[in-house]
Amino acid sequence: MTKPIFVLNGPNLNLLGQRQPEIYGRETLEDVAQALSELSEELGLSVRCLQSNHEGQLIDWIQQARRDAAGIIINPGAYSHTSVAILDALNAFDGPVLEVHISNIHKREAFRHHSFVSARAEGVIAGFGTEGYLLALRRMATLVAGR
Ligand code: CA2
Repeated sequence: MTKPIFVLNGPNLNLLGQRQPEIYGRETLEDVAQALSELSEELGLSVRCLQSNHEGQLIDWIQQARRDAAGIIINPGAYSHTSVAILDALNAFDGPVLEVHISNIHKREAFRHHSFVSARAEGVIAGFGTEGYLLALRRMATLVAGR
């Protein structure tokens, strides 16, 4: 059995589907996790979906992924724009990393245009709504198969 893909979500993404549907849509994070789980079976993968509002917890999971995950899909939320510590943790992970943003961060405020994590990610998806997670998982299947 191959190792799971860790799908990590950062601060406030637990509120998905509850507020600001015009930006983030109506699906909850649980809906996303369910859809990812179904797609992962189709792709012959498995996923472990995790969310935290705490930077250190996200870093602990990224470090755990060094041993336990085949790849990481991450939406670091606002930490994308601030966290060198998350970038450092991802740099210590050897597998593929894909970054997802539900909204198009380049169409929003200037402070969202730069992500520290993008320097490490094999690819970045932004502005595809929650469908972006599923697209990232399809791409992850290709990347993992190529290793
Ligand atoms: O577009 C994305 O996925 C973001 O990573 C979401 C972050 C934001 O800080 C990034 O710039 C772009 C914010 C997540 C907040 O999520 C909420 C969802 C529903 C209601 C309130 C917040």
